[in-house]
Amino acid sequence: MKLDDIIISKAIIETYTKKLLDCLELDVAIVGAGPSGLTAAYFLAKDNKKVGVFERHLSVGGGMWGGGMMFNEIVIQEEGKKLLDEFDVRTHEFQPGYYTADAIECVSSITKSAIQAGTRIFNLITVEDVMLKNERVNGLVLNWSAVELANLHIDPLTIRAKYVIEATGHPTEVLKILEKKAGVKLKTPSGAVEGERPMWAEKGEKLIIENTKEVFPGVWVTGMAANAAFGSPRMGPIFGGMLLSGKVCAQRILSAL
Ligand code: 48F
Repeated sequence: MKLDDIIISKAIIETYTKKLLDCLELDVAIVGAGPSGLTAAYFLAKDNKKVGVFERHLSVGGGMWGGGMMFNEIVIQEEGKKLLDEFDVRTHEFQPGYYTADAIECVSSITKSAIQAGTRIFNLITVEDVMLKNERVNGLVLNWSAVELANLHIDPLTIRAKYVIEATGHPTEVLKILEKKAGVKLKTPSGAVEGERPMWAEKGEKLIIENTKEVFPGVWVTGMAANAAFGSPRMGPIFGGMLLSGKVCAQRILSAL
């Protein structure tokens, strides 16, 4: 068969456009394709919810690829291991209660599970603003990351969602946008992002579950962003909390939906 270059282009443009058009109205829009955002996406999509993930970078996986200090292995505790089993990631018991997993196998398997459950992931797209009406967030404002990188003056496009998940990790970008542009009060003790505290794996991993909640009408927070929002410690390269927070976030949103 002879290959036609134009058909190849047409196939990409038409298929991508259809995918994006289908995500203009979502049940849940997730900002950030790190481990927590991807896990939340998987459990929401598995329950037949319409989910889109928007990721600034070319690659998904956020801070998971590099394990700890570029040693690309992660550590996971008993509760988190069950989730890696569900994602078909192999784990190795290092000492009782401590498992290791290949960081690259983790990212690729979680991503594959999320996509095959029905999640649409859009990489190279930055969330630069939120849609806020009547004191509730009901959508996201998107632009190509290349526009941000090149500092071009180009207007964004908008999508609507019943709920937004803030899964941007340490910088809590969505919450910072709300604080800066809307001047609203978050449901945190001070009404603002409290900021993450220094490393303490044990405490950070415990608190992340209770910090996974609706932090502003329409906005749920998961993963490292949850601990940063509520002033809890970071936990470094142990990833059970990230995955469990993503799962709990999905379950709590499913109840709310
Ligand atoms: O940082 P990230 O991996 O967040 P996470 O799911 O996991 C945290 C761990 O990786 C690690 C840790 C474990 O102890 O603390 O850091 O909470 O993934 C966040 C993703 O969000 C993307 C960013 O590129 C990354 O892939 N992101 C951040 N801001 C935006 C964004 C934005 N404005 N628009 C789109 N994507």
